[in-house]
Amino acid sequence: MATGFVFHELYMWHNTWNWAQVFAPSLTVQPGEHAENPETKRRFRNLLEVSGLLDQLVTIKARYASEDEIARVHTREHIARIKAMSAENGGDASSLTPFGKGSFEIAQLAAGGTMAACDAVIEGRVKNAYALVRPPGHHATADVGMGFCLFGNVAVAIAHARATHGLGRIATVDWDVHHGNGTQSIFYADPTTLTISLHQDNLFPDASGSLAERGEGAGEGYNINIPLPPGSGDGAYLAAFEQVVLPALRRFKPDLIIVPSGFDASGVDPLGRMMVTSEGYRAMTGLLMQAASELCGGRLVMSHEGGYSPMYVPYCGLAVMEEMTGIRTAVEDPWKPHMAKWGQQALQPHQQQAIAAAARLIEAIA
Ligand code: 3YP
Ligand code: ZN
Repeated sequence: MATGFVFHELYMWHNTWNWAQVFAPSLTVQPGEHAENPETKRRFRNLLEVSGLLDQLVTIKARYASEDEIARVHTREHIARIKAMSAENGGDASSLTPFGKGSFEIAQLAAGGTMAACDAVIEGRVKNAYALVRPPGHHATADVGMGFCLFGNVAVAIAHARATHGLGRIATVDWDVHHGNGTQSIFYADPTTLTISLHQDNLFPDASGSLAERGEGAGEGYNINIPLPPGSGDGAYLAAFEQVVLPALRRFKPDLIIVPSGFDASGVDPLGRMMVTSEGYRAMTGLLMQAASELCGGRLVMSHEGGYSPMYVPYCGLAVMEEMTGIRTAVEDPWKPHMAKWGQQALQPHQQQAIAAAARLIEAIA
């Protein structure tokens, strides 16, 4: 069976305005493009095309999530606020999350594209799927957008999978370099959704993503944060997978695994200070596919989040898609020899310490 792929030209038309005005609102920084702009995502899709891999994928048509579908995880007030601003000249979903006219509809399409990817996997039309969407989603909480996110694409898709396909347990493994606070908060009291986030410790949002955030009420134990020190590379991430993510998934036994997939933990990302390479992303994908085939018939869906290096995101994305399809293209990651010279990829003691602390959390999963 093939791998599904969701993309829509309108994702590229989500306007995030001028980064200088948003991030440093003074006349000290030259105006320039917002970090979350179409370029990295368009280049990812373009590399899929020129590598030939795109021809091997099954195109899944994106659709618009309805307001009712979004309201499964967001407040009506939040939806109405974004919709009203979008109908005028745009606005800011809270802070640092500017958007232009029409972004409400594009955000509906991003959530709906992630839903469509889940439908295709759950219905068995494809073995797994990647939704290359904008705007991203993992920071949006029930009542506010933030960190470039308007609606929680993955959260909306999880609620949809449960409501329409009757799936029970769903796990998310968020490898974006920033904490997946939105997904965490939406399912914080829900023991049927295991939310796991690997992220750079203390990066974004402020004071978010510690080990102490474990879920609440019936959901206690079903949120696992794995904050990693800056400088963590393939060795640390794979150790975190072996020691925390995979054992947690095996205990939880999900019916579906969804990855909020950001490539901003890469060694050259402007918004993170991690060291992951395309081979690291390939290996993490392989481990999740293994877990998915062991636990849930291989059902694995990814929905795009961050990743801001126009030169590197495409190669990380291609590696993930090669692993998901089982097809190797002739494309070599041109950064590989350069990044190899930097070293520092092996697991280091302070990283292992952080991973061991997170590993203690998995016992709470029943
Ligand atoms: C939001 C404001 C500063 C950092 C930025 C993070 C966006 C992101 O990639 N989240 O996953
Ligand atoms: Zn991010």
